[in-house]
Amino acid sequence: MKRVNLVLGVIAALSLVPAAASAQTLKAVKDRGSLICGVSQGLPGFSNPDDKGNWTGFDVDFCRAIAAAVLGDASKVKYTPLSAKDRFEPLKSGAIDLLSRNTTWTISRDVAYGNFAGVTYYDGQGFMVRKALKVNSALELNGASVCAQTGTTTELNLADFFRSNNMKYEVIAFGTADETVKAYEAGRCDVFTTDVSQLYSEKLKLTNPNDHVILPEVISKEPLGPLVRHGDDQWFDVVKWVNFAMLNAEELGVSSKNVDDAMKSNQPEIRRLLGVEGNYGEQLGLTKDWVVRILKQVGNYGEVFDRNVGTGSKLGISRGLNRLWTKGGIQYAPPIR
Ligand SMILES: N[C@@H](CCC(=O)N[C@@H](CS)C(=O)NCC(=O)O)C(=O)O
Repeated sequence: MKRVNLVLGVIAALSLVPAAASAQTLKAVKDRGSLICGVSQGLPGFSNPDDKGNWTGFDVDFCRAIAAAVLGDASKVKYTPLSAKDRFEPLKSGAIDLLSRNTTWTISRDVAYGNFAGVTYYDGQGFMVRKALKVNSALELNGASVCAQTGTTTELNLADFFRSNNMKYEVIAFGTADETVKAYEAGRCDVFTTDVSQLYSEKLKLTNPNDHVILPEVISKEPLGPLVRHGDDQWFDVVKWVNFAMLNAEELGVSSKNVDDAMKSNQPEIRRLLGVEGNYGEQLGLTKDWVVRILKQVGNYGEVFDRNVGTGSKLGISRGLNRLWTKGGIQYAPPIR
């Protein structure tokens, strides 16, 4: 009898272990008073520290939006810079709460590393070459040497593209973005390849950006989005709905500039978004005004896009696929109701 009880007790204890270890991220973040966000090691426009260690960028703003929603303060974020190769393990081990680092949603990553909470940026892989090379299309790259970063979908797509077009290439791979771009600049390879948004970003690091051109071909789908641990549905919901709320705010015309006025709106969708009606924030484990805080401190999706990577920024990328569905793009968020 005793033995049976002991066995049952051990089974019960073991079955509690994974739940306790992997759930409760929301509570852990609130108790700690800060969000630990995994970002890149330095990708201007996406996540980049200045000389004083202040981080800015599109992916950084997503971390800030989560902190505004959960903690009421967008500045309560600790950034953990991670290389492409080493980005997933800290999420699994619990060292970070969230990975917000230009990471492509693929089936193998979804199965092995966590849940993608949405697509914050629809991207695709491209190529950059020196203008002096006089190449106008990626199909003219037979025999080229190509610089890329290890641990990325980039390496895999590169192999697919050259194989499917019966072209030869040599890949020279590096562990960091800086090493990759330096090698390209030093002439160690003819071509630099990564997601197009990152080509725009890395181009800014070159001594003479105008000597280089991004070729027209986009060879893959790179849906980039934030990743959370498996087994914590509450946290998954929070992260998912922060993204959706920022998109819905743009769609409804609510921004950092007019949020106070918008709270007086009689439009039901705006009232629900801003917590004037309903208790959607509470249902997520937050407070009623969760979206108001995101908008005041960070802005809606369009404001974040424009400021960091859009035509008003140094990168100057057009919205393209990332336009709202109401404006000819594919950004579409489920409704708050
Ligand atoms: N989206 C692709 C590529 C992501 C990636 O890491 N790209 C490099 C190329 S620029 C990068 O961001 N490096 C910045 C860093 O290592 O900090 C993926 O998820 O594998």
